[in-house]
Amino acid sequence: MTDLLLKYFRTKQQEVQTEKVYDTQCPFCSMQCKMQLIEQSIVSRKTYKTIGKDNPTSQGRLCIKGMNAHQHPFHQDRILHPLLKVEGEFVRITWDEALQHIKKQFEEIQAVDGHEALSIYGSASITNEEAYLLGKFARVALKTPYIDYNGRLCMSAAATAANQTFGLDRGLTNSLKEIPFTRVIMLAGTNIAECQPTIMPYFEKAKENGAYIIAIDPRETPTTQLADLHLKVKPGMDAALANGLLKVIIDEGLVDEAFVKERATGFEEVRSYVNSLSLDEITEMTGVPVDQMKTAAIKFAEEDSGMLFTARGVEQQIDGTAAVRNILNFLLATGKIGKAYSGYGAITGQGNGQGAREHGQKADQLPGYRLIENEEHREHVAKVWGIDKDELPGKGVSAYEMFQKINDGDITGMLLVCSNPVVSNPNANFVKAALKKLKFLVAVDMFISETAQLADLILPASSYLEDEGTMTNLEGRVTLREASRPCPGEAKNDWEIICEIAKVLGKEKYFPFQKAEDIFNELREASRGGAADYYGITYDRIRKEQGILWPCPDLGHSGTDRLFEETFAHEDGKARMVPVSNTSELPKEKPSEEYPLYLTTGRIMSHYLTGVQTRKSAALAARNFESYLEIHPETAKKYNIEQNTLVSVTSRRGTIKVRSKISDTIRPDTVFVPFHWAEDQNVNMLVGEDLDPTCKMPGFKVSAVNIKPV
Ligand SMILES: Nc1nc2c(c(=O)[nH]1)N[C@H]1C(S)=C(S)[C@@H](COP(=O)(O)OP(=O)(O)OC[C@H]3O[C@@H](n4cnc5c(=O)[nH]c(N)nc54)[C@H](O)[C@@H]3O)O[C@H]1N2
Ligand SMILES: Nc1nc2c(c(=O)[nH]1)N[C@H]1C(S)=C(S)[C@@H](COP(=O)(O)OP(=O)(O)OC[C@H]3O[C@@H](n4cnc5c(=O)[nH]c(N)nc54)[C@H](O)[C@@H]3O)O[C@H]1N2
Ligand code: SF4
Ligand SMILES: [Mo]
Repeated sequence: MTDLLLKYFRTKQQEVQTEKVYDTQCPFCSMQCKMQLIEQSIVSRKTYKTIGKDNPTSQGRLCIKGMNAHQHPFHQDRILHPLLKVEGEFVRITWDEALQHIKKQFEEIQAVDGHEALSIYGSASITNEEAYLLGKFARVALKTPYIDYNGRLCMSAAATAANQTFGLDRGLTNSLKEIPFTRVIMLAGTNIAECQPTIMPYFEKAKENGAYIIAIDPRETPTTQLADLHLKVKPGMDAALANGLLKVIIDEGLVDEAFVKERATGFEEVRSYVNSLSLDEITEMTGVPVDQMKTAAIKFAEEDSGMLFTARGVEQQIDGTAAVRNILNFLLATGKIGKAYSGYGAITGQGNGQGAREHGQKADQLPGYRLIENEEHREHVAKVWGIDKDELPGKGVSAYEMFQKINDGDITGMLLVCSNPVVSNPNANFVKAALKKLKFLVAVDMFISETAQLADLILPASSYLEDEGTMTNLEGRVTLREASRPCPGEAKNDWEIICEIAKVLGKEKYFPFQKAEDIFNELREASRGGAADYYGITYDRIRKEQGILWPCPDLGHSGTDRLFEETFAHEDGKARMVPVSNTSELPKEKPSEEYPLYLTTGRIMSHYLTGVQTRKSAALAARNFESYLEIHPETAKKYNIEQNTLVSVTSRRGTIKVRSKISDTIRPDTVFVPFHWAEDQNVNMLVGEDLDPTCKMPGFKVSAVNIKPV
């Protein structure tokens, strides 16, 4: 062989051997599994794979979405430079032009329509640093009250109910490591097996250790299959079902009387209301037989320890707050909170569903769970931000209500960061029409989502591989997502984009940040002394201690694994119980002659939210490439629907077309459609605009529909 050839082969061999490893965290759910991207260069072609990395929460596991997470950031559709819409087409422009354009449009809108005409729509898939910065940007740079985020559609009912009941909202009151040792578990409207798959071993261990598991869901799912008892509740009837459970333990003398007396207020009112109810009536309303209610309630109350979990099945209702409160009434009546192996968990949804609801992205909130209408709270945050507290605007409106304000002409400009509201909001046709009325919409995204398609300007965002920052997982554990890959093309981190817009608007002195850690250090101060106190948490500590559960008020504090051991967070230290009516706040839309079936919506294992990311992943898209209608065989027969055929599903608001999936796992009066698809499979065209009056959660889980074969 000639020297030249030898050299060639040696170089090739070296190339083959090149392997780079990048630490990061999964971009999807609240488990925030630690992972590594392995980049192998084979000759000049790069290949990627993702593997799990050990950590206290997911213990090295990954689910199918995590293993394929790298497929979307490397997808050819990734936006790599700013795009301006010119005569209906997106054209490439420079960052400088994009920023000047934003300055011109924002200033013009504020001059003509007022400060409050600009709005921000944020996300719980961004880091704590970015969520914090977006809240500050709205109030300090734009001086607008109108900021809210996609978490409103997600965690708001659970958050409000926990605040009202306990005085504090942290998703899980206990860390996951307690689950294997609890004696009884109730899973209400949560499909952990498909939605937080790497949590499952905690529950499987509990079962191995003899725990009894009760699931409440209108459908059989991989989660209900784990359960010893499945209460197949009618959609939207969880509040009434909880009254049934309360009634059983009151009748059976199983209430923890000492606990409700010492640690709670309001139990006597609950008792006297529940005494007026009949179990047969509750069976009629909920579809759950009396004997099943009895088994579930007695089992839960009798055991020494128990844990109760809710998720969107119970919460995404127009009486979601009340439903969760009543479930918490039941938990409190059994005394199973604030001690070992006993507690509550609202299973958080998005990657940073916990942290992003703590630091000021919500219309009524400032960092650290401070309230924008509380003078002391305003003063604390204004001081950290270097402004006068009177300069801080007041409270804005919820996510969906912003679209109503756009429709009414009160809001004329929007900065949208990391969300796809055309597919994720209820009454999707209205939302789309409203967005088209905006004078100026800027979307910050990795892709041209269905909503970005409507934007005047799209700014290219970074992915989880490129954007370092903290993410607070479902345990309330503040974790540090390392992310060391350079941004592709001209993409930038969301926090950099916010700082650059602030700069062209002349507000750079409030946004001097050079790296995510600088923002975190300001967030620590802003949250200091608040309910979600991060002051004692630093990047160094997170690295050394593998995450810290808040509250963590000082550098010597080790974080809080279990909440409410001595007292609840209300001023008097007690939890609040209130009677929740069986009848007054029922879902407004009930099946009728014209729309005879309940429609409920939710998720499947292989896709994530509006699907913008997972539909780009070949491996995940191959598992489910289109939406479907889960329908009971009896119902299918009644409507002449055959397996695997197209069905039109119509509500008072619109029609979609999806393929039938006949299965006796669902209630005969209910159909289910996942919400991961867009266009004529966008199920939110069917969902109504009524909101929970307290937390403004839409009723994603109950609509009335009719169906027919296409
Ligand atoms: N694979 C996957 N995982 C995800 C996500 C995803 O899109 N895909 N999204 C993440 C996010 S943001 C979230 S919020 C979580 C959501 O996690 P979950 O809340 O667990 O998911 P859903 O499928 O919305 O709803 C859960 C269950 O509620 C049931 N349900 C429907 N109506 C009712 C009702 O009236 N009462 C009761 N008791 N149950 C009902 C549904 O049948 C469903 O099985 O998942 C996170 N993880
Ligand atoms: N019918 C029905 N509707 C629902 C629900 C339901 O159960 N049923 N669930 C609701 C719930 S719980 C949720 S959480 C919402 C979610 O609703 P959305 O927030 O609208 O959903 P996503 O698909 O996560 O949209 C995220 C967008 O941001 C982009 N993106 C991803 N990462 C980044 C990033 O780091 N930076 C930026 N700038 N962009 C990024 C993605 O490409 C995508 O376009 O949907 C709600 N809608
Ligand atoms: S989707 Fe959730 S459970 Fe699956 S790997 Fe990602 S963070 Fe973990
Ligand atoms: Mo969510």
